[in-house]
Amino acid sequence: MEFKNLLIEASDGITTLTINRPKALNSLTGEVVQELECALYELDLDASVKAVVITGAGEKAFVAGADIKEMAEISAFDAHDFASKGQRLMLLMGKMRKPVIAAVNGFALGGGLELALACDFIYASEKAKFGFPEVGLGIIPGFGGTQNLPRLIGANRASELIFSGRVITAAKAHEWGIVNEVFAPEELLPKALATALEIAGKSPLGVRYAKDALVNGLNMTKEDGFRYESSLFGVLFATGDQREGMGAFIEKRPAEFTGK
Ligand code: DAK
Repeated sequence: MEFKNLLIEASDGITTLTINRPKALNSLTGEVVQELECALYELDLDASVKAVVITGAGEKAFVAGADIKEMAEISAFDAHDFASKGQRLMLLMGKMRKPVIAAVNGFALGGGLELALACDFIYASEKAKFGFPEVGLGIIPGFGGTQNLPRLIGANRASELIFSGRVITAAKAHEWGIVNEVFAPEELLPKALATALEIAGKSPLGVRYAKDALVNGLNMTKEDGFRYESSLFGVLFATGDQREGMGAFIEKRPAEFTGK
């Protein structure tokens, strides 16, 4: 599929998806959301792709939220359509069998922060800024922000950020646990790619099932989560990756995983 708003680069099993509308600070139109969903769906099915990095084009923004100019004009029907596309995208990112890393290079506001939160973890540039401006627009976060942020950093800090509409620095987002690490702007993408490459060297089935256990376990009681983890753990003993990983350790050689 041809994408009008995405740049896609692949190397060494890692695909970088760059949202490419820098003049509008990479804000999300319905078309961008749809393209992201199609691209991620294809990448999930492609066994040669081991991890995905999402970033924004230009110096200023990762994604400055939903496109307010488009959103201001839409009908209730189109708003419903936009919501279902967005929510499908966020759910897909959780269901994907490979990790998705957000490399936040600038503003991650509203829907842009929600997109980053739907990734498995976030790296940020020192210039990145995070916030939920929705209440200042007469709306609330609608792509899972009110659900994902409190699960990540607790209800008290999430409430402060969402109710105030305040924009915080990368350093504060790091202190609060939204961001794993903060880098100089020129180091952000290389560091995200290096981590993606490290993950790509591990068993694809191990990584896939670990993500499955983590993402799904968050919505379970601890006991159900433990039960879910043990069934995935058991299934891995029916795979070549488990035999290869343990065999390679015993034979003192690097493992060559096939993801089967
Ligand atoms: N939408 C459309 N255009 C945007 C934009 C946005 N979100 N953000 C920036 N732009 C455009 C600006 O209009 C400007 O365009 P021109 O005037 O040059 O044509 C260009 O990008 C550069 O922006 P600025 O000139 O404003 O740049 P500054 O450095 O002065 O300011 C800023 C940067 C990020 C502080 C500022 O642009 C800003 O406040 N942007 C808006 C941030 C924001 O409020 N984002 C939207 C949050 S609401 C839904 C689910 C989710 C959502 C909606 C629905 N459903 C379930 C239905 C999500 C909602 C949101 O994300």
